[in-house]
Amino acid sequence: MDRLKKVVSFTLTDGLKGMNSMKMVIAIVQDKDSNRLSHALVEANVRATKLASTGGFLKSGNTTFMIGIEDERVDGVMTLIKENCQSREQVMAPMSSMGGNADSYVPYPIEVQVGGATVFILPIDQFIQF
Ligand code: 2BA
Ligand code: 2BA
Repeated sequence: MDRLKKVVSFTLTDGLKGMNSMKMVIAIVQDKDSNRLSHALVEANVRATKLASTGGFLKSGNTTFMIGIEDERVDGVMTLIKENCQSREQVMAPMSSMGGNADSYVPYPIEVQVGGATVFILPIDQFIQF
């Protein structure tokens, strides 16, 4: 029991040590780039979680990376994202109004520039691993 307490308190303290000195980087990238970015992050010893996501506009799949990282390593993570994610033109196919909402009816294909990555950087209150 004592040992368990010790392990738990060590983990908590260890996690709380990172308080105020970490950021959560949320990066939405194209599926085509997600494996390359994943490998680059692992190689750089950067921990991350990948979520399958859907773009609200194109309604097609993209990948959201959640990266909890120390402040001083944020720039390095930005460089990895920049180097591994590229901007591309994507054609949005014409949509039929049949079975769909008339508001979203687009009668002709349109080209959309999808960015290499959309990145949000948020402060982390606490980082705890149990
Ligand atoms: P989607 O929403 O599928 O958008 C794909 C691309 O379509 C966008 O590329 C943009 O060029 C264009 N687009 C989006 N909404 C538009 C609109 N209302 N009118 C005209 N064109 C529009 P990115 O800006 O590079 O965004 C790529 C993906 O990143 C987005 O996929 C979305 O999943 C995410 N994203 C971008 N900005 C965001 C934000 N402020 N908050 C949350 N997610 C965002
Ligand atoms: P944990 O550190 O307990 O992490 C479990 C999962 O939590 C991770 O899964 C990841 O999805 C998420 N995670 C952890 N720290 C994160 C952070 N700072 N930001 C965002 N998400 C985070 P996996 O990536 O599949 O890792 C599973 C286990 O493999 C990890 O357990 C760790 O023990 C080990 N591991 C991960 N990356 C490593 C690396 N670069 N070198 C050595 N061991 C690693």
